[in-house]
Order: sequence, then structure tokens, then C-alpha cells
Amino acid sequence: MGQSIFSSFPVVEYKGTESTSDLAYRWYDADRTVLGKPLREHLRFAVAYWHSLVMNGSDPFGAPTINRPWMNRTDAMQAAQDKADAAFDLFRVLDLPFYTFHDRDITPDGETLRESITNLHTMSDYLAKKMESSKTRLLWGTANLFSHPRFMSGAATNPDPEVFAYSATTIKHCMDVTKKLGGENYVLWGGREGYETLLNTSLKRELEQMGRMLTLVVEYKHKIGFSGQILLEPKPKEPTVHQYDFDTATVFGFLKRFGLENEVKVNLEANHALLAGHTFEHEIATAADLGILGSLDINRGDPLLGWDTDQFPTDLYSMTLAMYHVIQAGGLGRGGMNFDAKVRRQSTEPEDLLHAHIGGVDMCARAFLIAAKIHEEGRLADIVDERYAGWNLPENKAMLAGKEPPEAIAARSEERNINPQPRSGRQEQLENLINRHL
Ligand code: XUL
Ligand code: CO
Repeated sequence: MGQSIFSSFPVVEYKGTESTSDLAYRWYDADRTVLGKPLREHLRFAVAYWHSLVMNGSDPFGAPTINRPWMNRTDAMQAAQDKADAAFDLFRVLDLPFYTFHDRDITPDGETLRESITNLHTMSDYLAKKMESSKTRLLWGTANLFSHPRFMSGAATNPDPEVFAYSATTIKHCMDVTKKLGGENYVLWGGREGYETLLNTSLKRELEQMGRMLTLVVEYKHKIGFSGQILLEPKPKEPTVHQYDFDTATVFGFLKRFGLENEVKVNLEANHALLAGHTFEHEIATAADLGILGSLDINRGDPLLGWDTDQFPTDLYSMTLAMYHVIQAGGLGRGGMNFDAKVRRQSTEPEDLLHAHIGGVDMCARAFLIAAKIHEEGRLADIVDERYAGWNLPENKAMLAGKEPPEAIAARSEERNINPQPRSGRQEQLENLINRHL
């Protein structure tokens, strides 16, 4: 490989919290054993190809500000290779175990469907070669079924069945490529699966189409023996006014309807949770309780802005609560923590990408270490258990298990003339408990 824009940077190393180096990890000691295994295996960080290698700083009001060498090449396939060379050099410098991509991040769209598919296979072979000499593995692959104008009215939920077929074909090939590259998951984010106005939309048809598409994905997964997880990524709005995969609870209802709740899990993104009016930990805890916690897209939004700013995380408090719920859920299994986050438009240097990831990695590692302590201490969990302790009494267990009909509950309650007393929820005490560990 020739020179890349990251060639001059040495591998970012763990130097400890005393270090004042800007290009070192201060909390992410990948080999440190916590809760029985190395941090690297708990956190399973991934670099997102689209934000780190493709994003050029343009926004609705302004032209690109970030100019990478491969963005100026006229030969699109050569540009894709140069981009891949830079990507793997970035993975080398950051020394993170995983990456993620959309088909359109790694390959240019062709003139025709066939050409797009050929490009995809050519470039994924190139990535496979790069992976032979890299430690970085594929956390997940996905299809970009939202950028091209053909997907303007949706992919699976498009009124035009040809767009559905085009999308199914593209997903099939992206799944083939994800399997070939050893991907641990395959993600579906419903980019434009939603609507702008109900005036032109049949909700009934579109949800049926979406159910059919996901069923096809699951069927194909089994047909090709892809051992990874299939993940849906909820988001309530943007780009459409209403996105069908609104949040975890909505996705679960959709999965139940199509009998897919044991086949598909969720990839939860911090800022998507915020846009849905939830905290990240709400989404994590909900998914864990429903048995569909798959993977995480780590980022943050801006509470003052109602759109998807995809910033690198900086808030230790909220990240600690998220990590606590990941730990309580027993970890992420084959999922991981993908930095679905981009540098700001004015952060134009390659080095800015390093600072961004180092900050995000350290923030998550630090939050995880704190959450692990809270978990190991057990006090928080004990106080919660204690709050529900009444349910351990045999008669209340029977009531919850549906073994007591309404009249029996009434008879028992009336006979004892029960008089429940309000009990403190101890919120401030628990907030102090978290702060004591921070
Ligand atoms: C969009 C988003 C996507 C998905 C993958 O908000 O999060 O980048 O993660 O398509
Ligand atoms: Co995402």
C-alpha cells in the first residue's frame, strides 16, 4: 500500500490517566480484565466507514469542507480502493477491533443494477484482501437504500414493486458480501421506510411490504447459513416525518406481527433514542427485557436540536447509565459499539478523526469501568430488588402468575382490608449513589 493520509500517525496506545498526550488512550486499556474478560471484548468498538471515510462536511447550507485525496479521483473504482487503503490505515492507527459499512460507502453506484452488483463484489474482494493483513474485523454490513433518488419513496415500502425488487436484490448481495467478510451482524436501518404525508400513503400496504422484506432477509440468512445476527435499527424521524421503526417497542410489535421476534434483534443508536423522546438506557433496558438487544450505535445528539447530529459522545453520566444497562443485560454478545458519529464540519484534518475516536473510545471505556463498579457493588440492584420484594410472597407470586382469579384477589384483599402505604422511590439517594462512583 502507498502512503495514506494516516501513514504518519503511530498506533494509538493506552498510556493511562496520567498521560497528557492528545493521541493516546487514557481509559481504554483493551487488555484490562473487567467482569471476567478484557475490555476489548466487552466493548467491541467499530469504526463507521460512512462517517470517517465518506462524509465531506457538506450540509443543507454549505458545500463540502472536508477534502480527502480519493474524493478528487475521476476513476470511481480507483477512488474506492484508495479510500479502502486509507480506511484500513485508520483502523491500524486506532487499533480498534471492528468496522462497519454500507455498500455505497465501499463502492460507487454503477450505471445499472448489474454494474452496481459487480462493483460491490469487486470491492468486497479488495476488502477481504485488506483484512488478511489487518486485525480489524467486520461488525456489520448494510445496504444504503436511501441515498439514490430511486429510494425517494422508500425501499421495501415503496409504492413501486420494482423498487422493492431492486432493494431485495441489493440486500441479497450485501448479505452475501457480509457473510464473505465474516461479518458478525447484518443491519437494516429503514432509511426512507416511513412517510412524509398520509395523504399519499397506505400504511397498511407499506407495513405489509416491510414485513415481507424482513421475512425474505431472515429466509435468506438461513439459506446461505449466515451465522450472524439480523438487526433492525430504530429511528423515529428523519429523513421522513414518521419512520416506521420508531423505537424498540414499536419494532418489537412489528416483529411479533410477522413472527420474527426470535430471528431479529435491534441495533440501538443513542441519538435515535433521544429523537424518540427516550434516553439511551431506556432503549437498551427495553430491548434487553424483550430479549432483542443486539448492538449499539454510539453517538450523541444535541438536546437543543431535533435532528440527527451524529456527534461523538462526551457525556459521562448518560453513557455510564447506558453501560450499566448493557452490563445488567449480560453484555452485547455478537453485537458491539459502533461509532455512528462524525467530526464537525470545521474539523477538516485527518487528525481530527483520531481525536474524535480517541475521545469516544475513552468516554465509553471510562463509563463502562464505572458501570462495572456499580454493578459489582450491587447496591443499586439490591435497592431496586427491595422495592419489588413484596412480589416474592407466595400469594403475590400466584397473583402475578395468573393463578388467582379476580374474585380471589378481591376476597383476599377485602378479608385483610389491605391499606397500601406510599413508599419512597429514593430517587435522590440513587442519584447520589451514581455520583459517588463517577
Ligand atoms: C442513520 C443511521 C445509519 C445506520 C446505518 O441515522 O444511523 O447510519 O446506522 O444505515
Ligand atoms: Co446508526
